[in-house]
This record gives sequence, structure tokens and C-alpha cells, in this order.
Amino acid sequence: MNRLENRLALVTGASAGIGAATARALASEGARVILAARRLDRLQALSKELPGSRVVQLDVQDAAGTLAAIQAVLEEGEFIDLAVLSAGLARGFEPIQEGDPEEWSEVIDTNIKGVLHGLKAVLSGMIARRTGDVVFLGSVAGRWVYPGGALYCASKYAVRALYEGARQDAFGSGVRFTSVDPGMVETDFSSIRFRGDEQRAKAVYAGVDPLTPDDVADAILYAVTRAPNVNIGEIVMWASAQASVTACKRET
Ligand code: 8X3
Repeated sequence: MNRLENRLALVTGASAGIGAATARALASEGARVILAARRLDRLQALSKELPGSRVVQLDVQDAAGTLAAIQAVLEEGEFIDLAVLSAGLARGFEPIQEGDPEEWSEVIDTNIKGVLHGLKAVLSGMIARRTGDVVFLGSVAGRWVYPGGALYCASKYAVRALYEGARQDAFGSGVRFTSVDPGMVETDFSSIRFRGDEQRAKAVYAGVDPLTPDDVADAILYAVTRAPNVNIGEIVMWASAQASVTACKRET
């Protein structure tokens, strides 16, 4: 189908995981996708699969660099009318008293400032043209806190505040806002959180059938393909085996 024909979509964090799956899903519906992330080689490989896509190398932590890079990839008269702000990460699983301030900064700068920088790049144009969709990649960690997750959870609570705030600031503009808040999704999220400790990362998903990046992309696609009078606000999604941020049924 081509429900997103004529749409120009920005996906941040498009080099892997949920971002890459979302880029594929949007392209499968005819969107021209701008693939944004730090890892150029991965973006280029994905772009070869997706007709009409283009790549932009950027680090969402860098405000000026993000705005300039996105501007530079647009042709005269083009504007982004769909943005999925999926760049995000966690570092560490320590209690606050043992946390590393440098890692906190990286998480805050990516998950909170990165979303703000993405919004800054697209929102004025959407409001001026009175159309657009912005999808925030939240998390169940933006609704409930778990031990060892305080800073990551705080960053995702902030994403939810930005989602709600953007809805209110752009009130009446015709721009739609959605927050998609998944629980456990099997990506390289845990490997990054555990600083490359693959065994520890694998243990997170052991004995569980977690959500996949495609499951989350499917929810995003649902939200952005509704009739214009419908704004899907928030989608909370869990693996069937996950009851809460601390309860997961594992097959042994
Ligand atoms: C990732 C979900 O529960 O590991 O956003 O924090 S969780």
C-alpha cells in the first residue's frame, strides 16, 4: 500500500533497532525517508534497500550540527511532514550513588536534548504548513521507575513531558503528536546499556519472547496512517510475558 505517498519522513536513530525498522515500515508505505544517525556506513546500507531514501549523518546531541545537517539534506521547497524521534540510549544499571556523571550526561544529551533538537528542526515548518506528524519514542520507563534505572527513567519521563508539551505548544496547528512507549524490545539497547557485555545483555531477553523492532514500527505506522481527524496520543506496549517494569515471566 502507499498510505504515506508524498510524505517526507525524518527518522533519527535510523542506523539500527527500532529506528531502522521504522524507516523500513514508512518506506513500505511510500514515504521518502531521511535516515539520520551517527553511523554513516549503516545508514548507507539501509538506504540501498529503501527507494527514495537519503541519509544524513548527525549526532542529535549537537544542536547546531543537527539543525544544519537536516537543513542541508532538504531540497528547495521541501519540508519534513513526518518525524520519528527514536534516537536514544541507556548507560549502566547502577544505583544513583554509584552512577557515572559522564554517562548521565550522554543519556540526558541524547534522550532529552536530542529530542528537543529534532523537534526544533521540524516543528516550525509543520506548524507553518498546518500539517505533520511527530512520533516520540518513549518507554514504559517513562511511566514507572525501576531499581538501577533512575537516570534512564528520568530521561524517558522527560520525553513524555516533551510529547505533552509539544502538543500544547502547537495546539490548533493541525500537527499530530504521538508517544509510543514500549517495554522490553530486543535490540542492541541492552548491549549498549551494559557497555558491550553481551552475556549480560542476552540475559535480559532470556526465556522471554520480547517485542521486536518491527512490532514497535508497526505501532508507529498505525498512528501515522489514521484519518486526519484522528490523533493517536499514546501507545503503551508490552511483551506478552512482561507485567511491569520489574515483572517478567521467563520460560526456563
Ligand atoms: C526500554 C525498556 O524496561 O528496559 O526503554 O527500561 S526498559
